[in-house]
Amino acid sequence: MTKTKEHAVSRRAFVKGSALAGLGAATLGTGTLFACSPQAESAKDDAANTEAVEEQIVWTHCAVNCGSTCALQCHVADGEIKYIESDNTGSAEMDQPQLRACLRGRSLRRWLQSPDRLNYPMKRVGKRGEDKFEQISWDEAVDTIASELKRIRETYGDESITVHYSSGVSSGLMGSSVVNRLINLNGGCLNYYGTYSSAHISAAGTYTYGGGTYGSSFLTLQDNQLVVMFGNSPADTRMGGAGHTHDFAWMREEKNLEVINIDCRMNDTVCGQGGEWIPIRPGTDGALCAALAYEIINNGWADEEFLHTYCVGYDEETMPESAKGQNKSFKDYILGTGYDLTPKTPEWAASITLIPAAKIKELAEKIGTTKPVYICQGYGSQRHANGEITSRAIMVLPQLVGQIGLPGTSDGRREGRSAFALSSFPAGENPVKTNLPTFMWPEAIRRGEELTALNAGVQKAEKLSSSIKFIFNYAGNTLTNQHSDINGTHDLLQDESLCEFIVTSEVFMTDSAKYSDIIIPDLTLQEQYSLSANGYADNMEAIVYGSPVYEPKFERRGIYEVCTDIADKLGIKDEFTDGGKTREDWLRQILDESREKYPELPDWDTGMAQGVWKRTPEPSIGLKAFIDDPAGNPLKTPSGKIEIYSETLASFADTWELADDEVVSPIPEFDPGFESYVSLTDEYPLLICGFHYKAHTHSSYANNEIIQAAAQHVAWVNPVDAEQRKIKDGDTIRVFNDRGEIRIEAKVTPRVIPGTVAIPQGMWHDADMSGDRVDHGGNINTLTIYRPSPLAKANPQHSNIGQIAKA
Ligand SMILES: Nc1nc2c(c(=O)[nH]1)N[C@H]1C(S)=C(S)[C@@H](COP(=O)(O)OP(=O)(O)OC[C@H]3O[C@@H](n4cnc5c(=O)[nH]c(N)nc54)[C@H](O)[C@@H]3O)O[C@H]1N2
Ligand SMILES: Nc1nc2c(c(=O)[nH]1)N[C@H]1C(S)=C(S)[C@@H](COP(=O)(O)OP(=O)(O)OC[C@H]3O[C@@H](n4cnc5c(=O)[nH]c(N)nc54)[C@H](O)[C@@H]3O)O[C@H]1N2
Ligand code: SF4
Ligand SMILES: [Mo]
Repeated sequence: MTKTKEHAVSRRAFVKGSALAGLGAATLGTGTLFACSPQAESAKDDAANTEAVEEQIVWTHCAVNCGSTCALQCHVADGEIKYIESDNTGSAEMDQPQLRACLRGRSLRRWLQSPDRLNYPMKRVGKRGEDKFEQISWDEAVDTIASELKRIRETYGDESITVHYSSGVSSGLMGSSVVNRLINLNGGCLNYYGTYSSAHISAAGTYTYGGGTYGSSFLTLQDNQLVVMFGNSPADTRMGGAGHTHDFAWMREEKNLEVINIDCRMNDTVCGQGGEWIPIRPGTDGALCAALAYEIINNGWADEEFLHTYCVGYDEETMPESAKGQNKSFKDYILGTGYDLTPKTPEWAASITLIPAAKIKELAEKIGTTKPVYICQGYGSQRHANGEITSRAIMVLPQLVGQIGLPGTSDGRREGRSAFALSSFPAGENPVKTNLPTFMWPEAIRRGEELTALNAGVQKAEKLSSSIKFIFNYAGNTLTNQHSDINGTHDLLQDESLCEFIVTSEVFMTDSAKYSDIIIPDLTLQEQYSLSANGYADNMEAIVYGSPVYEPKFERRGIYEVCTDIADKLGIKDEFTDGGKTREDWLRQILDESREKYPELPDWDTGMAQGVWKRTPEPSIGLKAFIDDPAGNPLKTPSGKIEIYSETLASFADTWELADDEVVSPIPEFDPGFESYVSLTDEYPLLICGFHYKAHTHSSYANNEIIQAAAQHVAWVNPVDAEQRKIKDGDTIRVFNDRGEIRIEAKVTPRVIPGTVAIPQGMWHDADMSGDRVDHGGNINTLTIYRPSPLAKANPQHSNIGQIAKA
């Protein structure tokens, strides 16, 4: 029998060694070598087929942007990960939580060791998007990037350069800011504000509360209380032991909560953790909130004292001077004495939301009469054409019933996270101040000089001075795959006279990478030293100390080393490396700085051996300081109070250049948005709405076939819509609109509201772009609209109309 390296360990010996290693993990940790199959024993067992192999347990962490940061213990032998365990230190109790990985993180081995990994620097030899590349040397790659950066800077100025939005490396304390440091030292680049995740709620939080996306943590929940969630499913989007789903499941059991989940589909939080699902038509939460407000006000459940103490614009009495006497208050709008003379009754909302009026009344009574009530929203209800105004409408509910700043309450924003502020890699200051909404980048390529404060939300400057000509895309797939309207963006990026140079640092040949002029193969955080603070859990503050799982393979190189070489070509190496620091030097410095703030953090050597350190913080209650002492701790809004009516927004409404179907309003009125149920036609009678799915984190892990088989990529179609089109469960269907067409399997299920098709976002785009452009990968962004929302100028990626048919 041929003895290959792979087969050098007898299975029996290896399994035995692995069990040993697992036992030793907590005490021995990183760097501990295990004679996993002692020669003598192996020889006895399987003399012909075994030789000694050392197995090492290396601590590292998952680094994708799912919101958690799970610890991984990689069992490494022969320079390969053999299998992965997660955090098994402490216990599963609430006071000793574990940063346990979900199946995606546990499958990291298949990702890191995939034969499809990028191994060499490459330059494009075909047209952008054609996927024709040729291997080049690192010298040529670095030379080209540095000389293009120089040329474009000299020709068009620093504002023509961007570091593209990305989230593939989001959890390390030394992540994407490495690229920002390089560019900042070179003269800077155009800034972005607002993310694909939360730009709408962030704008809503700014104008309502003076900033912030997060409210109270789940840990504040009290016995037997009511929880109302809009567009939020922690079980889908905050998976892992270091994610909110663990906190929420635990609180639900301990506290016997009543949970109401408002979503267009029955999400996994409802399924897995119980509670009531109220199905809603996508994009219509604002109408539901208006009708709830109508019931709450009319039945005397509104907390007038709270509203008069803490809020601006609830009623005539609390209106600012500039808007008094014009029936412009929130109460006027709700009761029908405002500009549209329409009472926002449950019957009015029923036809919009598809929620029966009786159900709306029942929900209003619960919210109006139960104390405490915890009201929060995820990002699903805001990733729409009307996302910013919807997000504000949800925030008004806890204001109306005075349920803010107290134990068991939240303020209508997303569930809170612990504030564990470790030091991080210094990106330095960007000499360029001009700030553009992230989602506007294609417009800035097409016609940058035309974008202004009034037509594009440009901040800190009246207008852009240049179009975008240079993109550094590090660890991101938002050039196409994760951005809207892939077919439209393809045409834009193919035109090399517009954006002149794109460099992508990646680990796979993603759809976005295909549009690059140079691709550089990166080492992942697991292949380097890394420090990572915990993600969106509120029951723990944690840090994972990650060591490289194995030596770099092929010609892959870490981004810090590559940026150092580029800095050298640009004559700024010394500044970039701060006098010659390596990546490890920086991380040690970051840890030292963090330990000054949190002295109990283990030092480098102890931490690297231990892998994970954690502690339990106190629950946080959103806006508590303000509620306790509004004069002493005013909010950062212009009035210092909660602004139900915003004078700032009133001035935007007067001065901004908006299309007829775009609404910016001082109060959170209901507006359906420019693509919504109102725009449905005979040709496109369905709403196509996306969601974040457990089988991948955006497009990351979506190329792992085993996980995809466990949680399939299917379009959720209600039986009523399926029946009309003779579609059966498991049929391949076409989903299409004016922007494109995808092929996907249908899951016929009552878990989605009739009239809406729900499709997981993040699958890999797979179309012949010089042929029919039909996307066999089933990427919803082939169908999504590229049109920024009116206020935040943000992504409406869940707002789409379309049609389905059997393929
Ligand atoms: N497994 C997994 N986890 C992830 C991610 C991932 O890709 N996969 N991505 C991570 C990132 S970066 C982010 S930003 C977050 C995203 O977190 P979210 O934005 O909260 O996730 P979504 O799935 O878009 O939306 C949450 C829910 O809102 C519902 N929804 C959609 N439209 C509406 C609406 O108009 N009204 C109401 N009431 N509900 C609506 C969706 O069906 C979904 O169940 O998740 C993070 N976690
Ligand atoms: N239709 C629709 N589109 C959406 C959304 C939606 O809800 N609906 N959600 C939006 C949201 S909230 C977000 S945050 C974005 C996310 O969009 P992206 O930030 O593009 O996230 P990913 O698709 O995970 O892409 C991350 C990339 O980083 C790469 N990567 C991973 N590790 C490394 C590394 O160590 N080094 C390098 N160089 N590369 C690495 C991965 O291979 C992957 O290609 O998508 C947005 N797009
Ligand atoms: S994908 Fe998220 S929940 Fe899963 S292991 Fe990675 S960090 Fe943890
Ligand atoms: Mo996101």
